[in-house]
Amino acid sequence: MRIRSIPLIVATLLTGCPENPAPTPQDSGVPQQDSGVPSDAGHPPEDSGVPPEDAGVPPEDAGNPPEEPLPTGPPVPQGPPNVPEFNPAFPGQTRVPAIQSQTAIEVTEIASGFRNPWAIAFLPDQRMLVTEKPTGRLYIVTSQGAKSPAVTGLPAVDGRGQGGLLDVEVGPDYAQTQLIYWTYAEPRSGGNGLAVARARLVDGAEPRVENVQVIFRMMPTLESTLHSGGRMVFTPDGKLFVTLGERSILAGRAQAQDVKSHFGKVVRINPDGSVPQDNPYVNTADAKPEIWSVGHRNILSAALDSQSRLWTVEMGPQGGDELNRPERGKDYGWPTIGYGEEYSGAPIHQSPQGQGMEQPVYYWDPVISPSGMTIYSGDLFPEWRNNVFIGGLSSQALIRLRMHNDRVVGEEHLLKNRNERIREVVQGPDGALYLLTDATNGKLLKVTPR
Ligand SMILES: [Ca+2]
Repeated sequence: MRIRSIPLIVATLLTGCPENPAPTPQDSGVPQQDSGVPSDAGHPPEDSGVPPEDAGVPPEDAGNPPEEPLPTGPPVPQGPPNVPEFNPAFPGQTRVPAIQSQTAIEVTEIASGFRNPWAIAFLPDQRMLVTEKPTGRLYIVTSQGAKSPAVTGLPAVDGRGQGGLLDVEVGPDYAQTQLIYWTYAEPRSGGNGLAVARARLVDGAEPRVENVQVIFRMMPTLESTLHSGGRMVFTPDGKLFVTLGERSILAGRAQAQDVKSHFGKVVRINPDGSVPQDNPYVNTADAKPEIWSVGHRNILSAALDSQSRLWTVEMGPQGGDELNRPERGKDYGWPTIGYGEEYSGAPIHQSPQGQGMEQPVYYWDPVISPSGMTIYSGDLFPEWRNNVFIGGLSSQALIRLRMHNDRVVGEEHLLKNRNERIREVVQGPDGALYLLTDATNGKLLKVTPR
């Protein structure tokens, strides 16, 4: 899935030309202080996003027994870094000690026969909506694995490459409206682009959707089968975050820092597609008002934590996958800074750090190829509470991160023995983890204590 054909000229164009100096905070598209968004200039990058000890924020383990000592020891076994010349900005930003779950786990295959499935969402009665990326089909699957006929009425998708039917979510007011939401690569005149649609799900033996509304279109339209982004997260205050990739090819990549483009952004919209008036760029001339944060490559993992804060994992270049906590109006650096390199081995960045740009909370070199994410809050695995789980494609693992004060302190790669690409991980209403494997005969798996 990950292309290796970006020509050398990309790196030269982006990093080597005097016409393209590292942007200052002013021209990077981040609003100035007088627009209400604080600038980070002057603060060391190590401090970004970490609340001071005395800030009154309750510790993550409030109400739980005293936490075990922080892990020590060697990291998860992995190859040498692709970019050893780049050093982390702070201790614990990569290769933290390996940890091992104490609870023995059991993996149950609930269903199979999905063509490259991409996402799971739970209906209130515990059945699951499951999307298939290349075919554009949506299924309803019971907890015993019985699969409905494909839901009819969805618009056509451009199913090539990394496009197709991607994420699905059940609307926060589903009980009253039966609204479901999905993301997909929309075929358009002159190319394609990610779109978000919603519709009423008409349940039954032959399920369908009706009153389909496209509530968001990533612009501009571009001919690319790569880097769509496409994860959605509803927040408790009724907003919808959507992650948008930068289409990979140079014409798109260069727009990740441009607020006149949706490429390489996290956007935040209301469920009807309108723009929340407290978004950071609503008063910036020519900016796309849906933008929440800028400078992302291809975010395929997004989830809320116990404080309802958004966390994302983005598919980086070779040696540069990143865990971030995207905050309002901030710049996450791509393609100006980062820890990776082109698949050819050519450099992309002059430095992994830059003024006015956020450091990732954590990065992987070599990469895990992330897709899907959940932050565990269930009762089945008490030792996993507040841990971050990420599906691993090329790493063929379920990645578990133990967190402390918004930093990663331990990493585990679960299910390595299965040799399967993990596309999606969600927590079910029963506290089990539900996974999709990325394969032409993709499986729906359930992880419980043994
Ligand atoms: Ca970044």
